[in-house]
Amino acid sequence: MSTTLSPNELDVKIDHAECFINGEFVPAASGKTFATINPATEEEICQVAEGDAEDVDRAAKAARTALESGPWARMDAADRGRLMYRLADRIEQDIDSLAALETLDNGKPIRESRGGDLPLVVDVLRYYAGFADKIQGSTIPVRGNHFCYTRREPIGVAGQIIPWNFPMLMVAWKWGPALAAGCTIVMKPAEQTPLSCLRMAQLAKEVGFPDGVINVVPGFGPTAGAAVVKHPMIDKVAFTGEHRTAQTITRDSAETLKRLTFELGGKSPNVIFADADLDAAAQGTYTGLYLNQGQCCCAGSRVFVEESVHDEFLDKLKRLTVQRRVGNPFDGDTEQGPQIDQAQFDKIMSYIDKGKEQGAQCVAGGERVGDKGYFIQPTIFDSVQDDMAIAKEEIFGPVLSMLTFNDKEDLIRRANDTCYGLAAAVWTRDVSLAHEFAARVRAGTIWVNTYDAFDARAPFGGFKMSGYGRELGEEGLKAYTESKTVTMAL
Ligand code: TXE
Repeated sequence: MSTTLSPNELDVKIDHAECFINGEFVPAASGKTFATINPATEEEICQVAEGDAEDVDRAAKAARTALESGPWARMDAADRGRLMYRLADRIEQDIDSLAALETLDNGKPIRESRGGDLPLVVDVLRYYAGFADKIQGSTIPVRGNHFCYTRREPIGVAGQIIPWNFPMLMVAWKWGPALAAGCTIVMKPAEQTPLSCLRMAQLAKEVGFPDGVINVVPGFGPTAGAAVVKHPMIDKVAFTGEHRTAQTITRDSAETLKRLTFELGGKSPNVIFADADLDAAAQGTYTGLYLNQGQCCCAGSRVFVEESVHDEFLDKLKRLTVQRRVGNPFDGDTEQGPQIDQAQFDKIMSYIDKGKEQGAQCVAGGERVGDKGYFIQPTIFDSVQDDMAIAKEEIFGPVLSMLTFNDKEDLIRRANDTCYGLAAAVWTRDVSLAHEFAARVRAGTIWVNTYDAFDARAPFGGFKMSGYGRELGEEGLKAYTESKTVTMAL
């Protein structure tokens, strides 16, 4: 199928909205489809194949065959890497149209999809492409007259279930290490944003990935997602999403004892000490919360500011926040687009209501923008207390909670007083304090005098209910390999 839509001045071409199985775009076995919605207009973009267990079964069999007996299985590791470089080059060539497709389906401003997400996608794929022929075992000096070595083999067929907040970037985070390690893939993109993943599959086919190496089954979580989790031919599940979904996945995968990696939510503390560069801290806090409409797992949603600089800091933060341009994501000046869907919009508005009811002070925003599309004003709550819902629960929207502190020990205790542990940031000129904070706060990533500093080479993942396992970096690659020990009598 092929549809051309005109969201404002840009034409976005949609070539495929079917399942991608064994190198072909095919309808769902059931023939069912579902609508993917443009969150800026609430209008349907197109119908997408609604895959479920039967399609996942076909995809898993194709992936298994490709893993065990296809050209992929016999390909030199260096050539695997070359294919990945070709995919990265192809994405770079198409960067404008891919960014437009992402903005259409997700609602993120074009300046972010074009200037942020897509360049990161290319970088992640190139980083892992270089790893394909550098995955090595070791020789081990065991007792006796034996030669012992380890091999790092692909973990097998990787089931990958991703969310809607960074659709293409999540594809790159998942495909990069899996392909470098020699795995094959069954991916279930989020039902809100299946289109860019399907375009990536098309590009992978064009650059020469063998049939069955990459399979994409769009559909819903409890059907297509659960089928991936339960399928006996799938060896591992890498999941990004809500911690409650991860709990369901853990139960559903018990039967087949899948290897699991989880990247889940957060309620990250962002701490401003009085000696910090307050302009930089305000800018970093602003980005750390509002980036991607606040729909970031690592959003700095608990902002702790030392009481003596509270007024000055809030003033700076407010000035940035009220100037934020919310609107048509295809407008190059827009900084904030719509939330992803009605459910997320309702969830965020209900947290804004709860914040007001529980006595926090709404000092910026707090309302919907316009009456069409899921737009919400960037919102700041001041005088937030630790036990309020907006200080404890993940809102996943443009809602910032400001809390104050006076004492370092108390601050560290409060920063850690959460079930999550994904990220944390500290703003200070005191180097010892920064390192102490980094050592004592229980989170997978600590930023000092910066926020959202991501790099393909640096591992990312959570403590506690924010998940387990790491993505990116060499650690991310290891999660797609199994170690095998070989011992030979001499
Ligand atoms: O997440 P889900 P949702 C958080 C954020 C957000 C909340 C709900 O707080 O408000 O989660 O978002 C698939 N078996 N994050 O409902 O349901 C689903 O189809 C297998 C944080 O979108 O976890 C989608 O592909 N798969 C997060 C993916 O899981 C299942 C990003 C994520 O959806 C499934 C997104 C099942 N039983 C939301 N049920 C982050 N860490 O960045 C659903 N899915």
